[in-house]
Amino acid sequence: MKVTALAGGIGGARFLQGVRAARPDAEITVIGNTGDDITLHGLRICPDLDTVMYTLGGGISAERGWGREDETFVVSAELAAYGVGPSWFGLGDRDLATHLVRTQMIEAGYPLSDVVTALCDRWKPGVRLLPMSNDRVETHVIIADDEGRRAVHFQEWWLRMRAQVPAEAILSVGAAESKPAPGVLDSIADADVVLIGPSNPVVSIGTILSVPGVSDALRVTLAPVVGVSPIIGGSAVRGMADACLKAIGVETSARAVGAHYGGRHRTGGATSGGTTEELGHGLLDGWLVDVVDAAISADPDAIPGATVKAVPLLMTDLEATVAIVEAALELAGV
Ligand code: FO1
Repeated sequence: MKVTALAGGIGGARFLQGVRAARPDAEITVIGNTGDDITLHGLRICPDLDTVMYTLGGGISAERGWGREDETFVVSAELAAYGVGPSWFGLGDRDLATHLVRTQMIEAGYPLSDVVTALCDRWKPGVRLLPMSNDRVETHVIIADDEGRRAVHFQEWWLRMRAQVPAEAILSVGAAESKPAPGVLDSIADADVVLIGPSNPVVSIGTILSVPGVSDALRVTLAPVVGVSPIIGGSAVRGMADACLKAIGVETSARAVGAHYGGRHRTGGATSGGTTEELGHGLLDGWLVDVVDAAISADPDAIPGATVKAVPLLMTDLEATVAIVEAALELAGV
């Protein structure tokens, strides 16, 4: 079976552990978000790709959900001693080796997808990890505070500001000119099932969708497309997805996010009229919500064109995550 999954960072990686455990013999392709990427100290850092790679490869810090296990921050402290920041982005010593390898490969002319392949040769995540694009796409956030109205990198907004300064807009800088990385569109077209993981719908899944061609590929693939809500009972399970959803005018609810992704097989006039805001992106055959949001599954108009199913969605441990994946595959009819 060929499974293709769209994933961001920590939540997406945890979900992928369940996919791999539920279908150990499947060919799993992960389309990873690169909008979180940042250059610091001259090094290119790919947080979401590294989080998937470390989590599935056994190197992740279980405590943090990002970066390496048994990590030290000596270099980071030395940089701070020189007054060289930023202090808000924790750069671990072991993690630094990944950024050094990546940066020297990029500077040698290798595309990001080759870098991911080389790094995964070590970590052996058990999935084919693809960056959404080899082109530089970065999430920047428009804010207005006492320093005036300006754009800040997503990581600064997320880590230094803790997303507490309202985002006037969230931009995928470079997305319009970007192309899907090799294999991305084929992995959607050739899949037996496509899963949209419970990642941040704006800065992770939304960023992947911002690469021209990806949404269209999802709309036309013969594979069923099933998404898993990252919102339970009106609040984000982790991270600050609510701050991101507010920026795009989408309510923080399983229903609103599902409607934002949109049903694939809308019937009647809906397919002709209406904007994406009203009709969503037209991506979903199925949408998994948590049992606390079960009312959505009883409302046929919640996400026209998609079937909604309510199951427990908290990924409390691998067994719980496997159950979620099994429910998604069942909803997909595979
Ligand atoms: N997340 C944090 O909350 N604090 C950090 O200091 C931090 C550093 C960091 C370093 C490398 C890396 O791969 C990820 C890192 N993350 C950190 C996670 C990162 O900010 C993610 O992009 C977000 O958590 C959103 O997915």
